[in-house]
Order: sequence, then C-alpha cells, then structure tokens
Amino acid sequence: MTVITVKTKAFLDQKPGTSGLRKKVKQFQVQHYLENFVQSIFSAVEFPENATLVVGGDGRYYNKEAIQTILKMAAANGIKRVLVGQNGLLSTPAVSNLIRKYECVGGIVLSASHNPGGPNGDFGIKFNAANGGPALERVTDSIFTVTKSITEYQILESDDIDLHTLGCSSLGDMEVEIIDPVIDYVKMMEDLFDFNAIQTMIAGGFSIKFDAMHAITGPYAKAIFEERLGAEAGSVINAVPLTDFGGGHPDPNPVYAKTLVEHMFSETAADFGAASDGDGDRNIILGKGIYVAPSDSLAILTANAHIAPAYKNGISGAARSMPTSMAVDRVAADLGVPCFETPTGWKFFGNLLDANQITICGEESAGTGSDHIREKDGIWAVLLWLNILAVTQKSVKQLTTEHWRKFGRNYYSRHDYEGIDKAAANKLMNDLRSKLDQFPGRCFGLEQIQKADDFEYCDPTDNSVTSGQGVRIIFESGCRIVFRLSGTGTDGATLRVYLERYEGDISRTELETQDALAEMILIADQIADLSTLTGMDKPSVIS
Ligand code: VG1
Ligand code: CO
Repeated sequence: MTVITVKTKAFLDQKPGTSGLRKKVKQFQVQHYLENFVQSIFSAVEFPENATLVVGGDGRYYNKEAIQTILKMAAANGIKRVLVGQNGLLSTPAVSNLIRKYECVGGIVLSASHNPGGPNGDFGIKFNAANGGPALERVTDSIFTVTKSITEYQILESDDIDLHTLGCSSLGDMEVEIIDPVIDYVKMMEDLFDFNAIQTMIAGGFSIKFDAMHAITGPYAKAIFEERLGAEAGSVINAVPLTDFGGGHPDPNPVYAKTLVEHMFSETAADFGAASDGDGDRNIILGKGIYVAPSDSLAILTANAHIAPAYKNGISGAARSMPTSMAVDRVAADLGVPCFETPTGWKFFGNLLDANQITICGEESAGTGSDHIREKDGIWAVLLWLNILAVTQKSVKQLTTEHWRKFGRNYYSRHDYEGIDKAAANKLMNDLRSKLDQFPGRCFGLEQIQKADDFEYCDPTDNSVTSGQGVRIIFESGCRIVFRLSGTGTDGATLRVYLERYEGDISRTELETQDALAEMILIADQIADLSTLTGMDKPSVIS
C-alpha cells in the first residue's frame, strides 16, 4: 500500500457554517471536493504523534463512501489509530463521548443533522476537537484558510475497509477499530441517571413514544428505552436509520415530526413523547396534549436537574444561545448561578463547559446538553425528563404548567422563511442593520423599542469576539424580536425570526402561543417588511 499525492484545485466555498461544512450530496461528489476539505483538516490541525481519531456519521447517503476516503487519508496523514462506528454509524453525542472517554485527539462527524438526505439531499462534515466538542471558530477559520489555497492531498492507495465486522485491522501503518456505536453511550447514560426509578415508572404503566425519524437515534433509543428500561416493543418508531430518512426532514419540530405530535394530542396518546434529529443531538418533548417549547424544556431541566444523580450537587451555571428564550435566565437567577448568552451553535458552549462555568446549556432549536460531553444530546434530555418525572411522579403537563406558575411564562416561537432568495435575505438583514440607530424610542402600538443591536459575543474564557450574530430588537416591555440568517441551509437563504413575550400574570400562562405573540408577529412584519422581502405571506415552518 502506498501513499499517493494527488494534485487538486481549491474550491472557494468551503467555509464551515453554524455546524461544519454542509452542501448538497452532489457537491460533495464532485471530484476532490471531500478530499480537499479533509486534507485541510489534517493540514490545519496539528495532531500529535500516536493520535487516535473517532470517525462516524448519521448514516445518510454518502456516509460510507466518505468514511472510506477519510480513513485512507487519515492513514496517509500519519494518524495512528481510528475508532469507527460499526457500519459507519455514530450519533454526534456518541462521538463526543468516545473522544473524551478514549482520550482521542478529535473526531470527524459525517452529518448534515436536520437537513434532508438522499442522493438529492444534503451531506455534511464536521471536525470535533479533543474536548469532544465542535472545533472553535479559530480552528474552523484556519481549516477554511487552507481550503482556499490547497494544491494537493495525500491518500493511501488501498482497498476499502470492512466497516461491518467489529474489531481491529490495519490500513497501512494505521490501526482501524470497528466499534459498537451504542455500548459506551448506554454506559454513560446509566452513570448519569437513576435507571431504576425510570424502569419502575415504566413497569407501572407509564408509556413512551419516541420518534427516531429514520435517523441515527433509532439503535440508541431501542437499546435504552425498550431493552434497558423496559418500554413496550414498538415504543421507538422509525427506528431503523435510512440513507434518505424515509424521504423526510429529520428535524424534530411540530411540522416535520407531525405524526408524533398528532399522536400526542390524540385520545390514545402515550404519557411521554419525544423525537430526535438526523445525528441524535436534538430533542423535542411532549406530554399528553402538550408540546414543550425547547426553550421551556431547557428552563425546566435546569430547575429540576438536581433530581438526577449526575446533578445532585447542583449546577455551576447555565447558558443559552442568544435567540433562545429567556426562561432559563429566570431559573438561573432563582438558583443564584450565572446565565450566559452565546451566539447560535454548540461550539460557543465548549469553553464555558471546559471552564466549569456552566453545567447545563441549550438552544431554542431543540438542543439541550450538559457537561457530560461537549455536544447537545437528544437522548440525554429525554432521560433527564424521564428521571425527573419518575421521581416527582408528575406528568409532563403538570411539571410544565407548575413551572409557568412559579416563574411566569416566556411565550416564544420561531418563524422560519426557508429557501428564500439570498440577495433578498441579505437586503433584509442589511436594511435592519442600517436602521439600528433609529430604532430606540420608536413605538408600535403600545410597544416601544428600548434597544436594538447586532449581537456580538465576547467569550469570557478566552476573550475571543464573534460579531454579526443576529439583529435584536428589545422592547421596554421585555418583549424581543430577533432576526438572523441560518448557517446550516443549502438552498438559497433561510431567515429565522424569533419572537418572545414574557407573561408574569399567572392567570394568563396557558394561552395559545401564536395568539400570545400576535402583536410581536405583526411588529416583526412592520419592522422588516417580511412579506415583501421574502415573497411569502407566511413562514414555512413555525416552531
Ligand atoms: C441551526 C440551529 C442552531 C443549531 C444548528 C446546528 O442553525 O438554529 O441552534 O446549533 O442548527 O444544529 P442555523 O444556523 O440553521 O440557525 V444540528 O442539530 O444541525 O447539529
Ligand atoms: Co443535529
């Protein structure tokens, strides 16, 4: 087997977005496209000798082909050993755990998460560092710099590796170990939560419906909820990972997880419902007749985390991404711990977690996690909910409504305008940015703007500054509208409008969300001229 050097030409569009490089599968299949990016990782990151890497993906179309290429390139670039999930499968949280547990130098995750898959769908690649978390911006920036001037890459000439048989083999001088993707993850969950309490609750008749959306969480969910915790067979639906996710979007929101949501609002609803996304790092939570907004879920988990063994000594702090509702801020204040506000994307939580400044964090987009790893973790959130329900003997609805009664309710919704014209989206954002100075003091009905800015974050642990993270319009009443463009889409642009209103009157905490936000929805349209600039009279997804 020989290492060969292949001449290539740079592609200028390999800038990683919110979570790695995401493009159409067809783009990744263009000759040298994947190889260029992979070589840029190996060239930009200085790996020590004897380095072990983790490689795996969410099973989408092109996963296995990409893994074969990455393995041959890793061998050619002097990596000593690679742990690969069997059949190329590993959820994002499982990768994070493996990197930490086996002290690896990092990992390469093949996933475009919630984006659709299949030959005409999306593919993605992301580098995680030795702490198990998504590479920091300065690392993704240096990878991007290399992609712009790359002229050649190294690859081992060899046959494909068998990804199915567990155990070790060699690829040139590199050792490849095919590992069970689930075992280590289950072990970690057993260490964090009171499985006995959950098992007893389930044995007592508590029913679960978990929608794996034909994506990576299926095998993990079956092993944990059905085999380990005793939930009835069939509690996990859409459990087999498919390369095209059955044609759906593996995005756990009320639109794409419609079947589950309808079930949870039906006569025959289970006691607990949940769904995860393409790569297993997100979650939505439902109870009989109730959908828990992800921002509320973060607040509720933060308020009750101490019930689970892993957090019995309390939490050091909490964090949320900027557009996430401020419900968790109230909980942190009540607990007397700090609450940090970071830009969108999990990479911004890593430093805070490493410095033990926070224990729990989350995003409005249905990602929640803790210091157990450095990624958001869908099944972790489900188990923390189950642990809390098992100990408190409360229903999802009871726990949620009691939370609102104690803290008030941050009515919250995200309106997405997907696949709009890029130029129009940029114009909309630029118009808003150019008007920031004129906003304070302006009135819309009874609402007056107090402050408007383009969010900028200074990381308190390393003082790195990230700017341009979304336009915030904050009202005297505490209401808030945020406008930002998605950094994960591959079709045109996606505008996200985040709407929030706090209700402190506890007799008014059970209104319909969109009704409670009606005025903010109207104001958002007036401020940004949404319908004209997006060419849509309503958002494509409301979550
Ligand atoms: C979206 C979400 C963001 C999340 C990101 C990656 O980003 O809004 O909260 O961190 O996806 O999640 P954007 O830029 O499209 O708004 V995942 O589950 O794709 O790894
Ligand atoms: Co994801």
